[in-house]
Amino acid sequence: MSERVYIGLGSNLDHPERQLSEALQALAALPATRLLQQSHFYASKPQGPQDQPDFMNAVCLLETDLSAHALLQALQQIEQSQGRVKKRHWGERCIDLDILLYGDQSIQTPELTVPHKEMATRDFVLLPLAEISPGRVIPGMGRVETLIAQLEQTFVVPWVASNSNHTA
Ligand code: ROI
Repeated sequence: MSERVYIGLGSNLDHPERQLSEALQALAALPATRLLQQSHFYASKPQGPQDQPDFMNAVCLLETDLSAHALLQALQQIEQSQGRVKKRHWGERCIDLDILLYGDQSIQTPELTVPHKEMATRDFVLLPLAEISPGRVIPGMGRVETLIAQLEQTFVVPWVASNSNHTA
């Protein structure tokens, strides 16, 4: 049975906008999977260590026949093929792909927790998610707009593509 799955994308190294575009293409090319929607790209201040570049973030919606664990493996392969090397905990990365929601399912295994544990407090996830899925209720956490209203501050702005001509 196919499921609708929200994926969070983030990058703050090696041309972040190119990293996100490549990852979206790779997601769209996964077997038994369709890319249904993607948010704009957003520039965001790093959560975690501040001595790293700003991030670019987005959220997309897939429809897939892949199981959650098969999808997780596929995301890890995309991260590897884009050269992700883990430098430090909560540090900079070329590309980070997280399963945020997998249908309405709650999944708790050693490899995977869905809904993503930290999404309720992450402005860089909630704002793009609200763009493509207004009114979405995150199981166990609440409505996306309510979660946004509960953030003390947000450090996320839509990224304007015309700024990027010289970095493309
Ligand atoms: N901060 C922002 N703004 N965006 C991210 O994608 C991101 N990813 C992370 C940590 C390091 C927690 N901070 C982030 O993994």
